Amino acid sequence: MITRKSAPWQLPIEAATPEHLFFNRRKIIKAAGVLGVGALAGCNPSSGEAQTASGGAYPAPEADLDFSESAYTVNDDLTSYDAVTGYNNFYEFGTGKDDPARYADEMTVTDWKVTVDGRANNTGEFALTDLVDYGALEERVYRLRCVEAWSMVVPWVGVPLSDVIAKLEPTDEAKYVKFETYLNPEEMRGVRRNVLDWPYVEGLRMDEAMNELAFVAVGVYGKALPKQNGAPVRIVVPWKYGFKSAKSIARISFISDQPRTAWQKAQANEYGFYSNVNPTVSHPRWSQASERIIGAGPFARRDTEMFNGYEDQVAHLYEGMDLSENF
Ligand SMILES: Nc1nc2c(c(=O)[nH]1)N[C@H]1C(S)=C(S)[C@@H](COP(=O)(O)O)O[C@H]1N2
Ligand SMILES: [Mo]
Repeated sequence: MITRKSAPWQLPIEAATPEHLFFNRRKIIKAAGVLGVGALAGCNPSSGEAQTASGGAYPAPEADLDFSESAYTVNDDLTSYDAVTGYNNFYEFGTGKDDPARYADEMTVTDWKVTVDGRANNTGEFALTDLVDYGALEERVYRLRCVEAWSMVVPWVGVPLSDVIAKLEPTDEAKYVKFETYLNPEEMRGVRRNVLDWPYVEGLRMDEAMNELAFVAVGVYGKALPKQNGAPVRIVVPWKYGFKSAKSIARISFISDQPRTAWQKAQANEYGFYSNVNPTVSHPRWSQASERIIGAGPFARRDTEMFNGYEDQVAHLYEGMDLSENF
């Protein structure tokens, strides 16, 4: 069932969510669960649904998990399932927001292996079920705030990143963890262009990775992660810009030196290693003070919050650092 550590800042969902929203939310999760069952049984409700279901190809959340008491939530409407799975950034499939939903189905996700290397006691090739405890999945509603100044509110399903890292036993020499996305030009039409230096690389400082908010998602809306959202396994780092949350992870490396990320290699003056959500530090080409709310109409905006609203949980990680230099 749901495993939860309690911290003073956590509110029960009933306290954090207006009642009408709470009940709508429960309905949404239930509906998602029912769809999940159909998907696993091999039924194919619509063509749009086809690639959102694992069809048994990779481990998926069980449909009857009750996530109503998740302690991790935000006090805002969920972004619709259609928007979460239809408006994406996954440049391996193209730079258009609808390219991932259109083309990610070409990615093979059966028999997924994650290579773990570097400064850790447990290295080698891991099956997903050896990395992620599918019996301990939990739901967390996190806002994903893209560097392009839009955001969405997503009910992710997964486990804390710290739980996965604990299994791998990094040594004291591991100061950073690097994540690499699966790469196959035959299946990923976007990588035939040099938009980024493939494979997609992201990384975190070890203490950031071990923070309780850092998450490994295997599902969304109570069912298996659609390919366009990074099936079968992705990272979610809610206090950082969306691009830090690397998708379809194929390699995890524990290293001593700060890795250069794909976005740093592309444009180091625009995308730093830290990429903490910060309304006071503009992107060189646009303000980060506010954001467009995806799925809420063309004019719906909100003010961007420091660390995406998680200041209490993560500000201590950056004490003494100049965040306009370490952007
Ligand atoms: N491998 C890979 N991971 C990626 C990206 C990408 O292009 N390739 N885009 C990032 C960006 S910019 C964002 S905003 C989020 C979007 O996640 P979503 O499509 O599930 O909302 O994924 C991130 N992870
Ligand atoms: Mo993004």
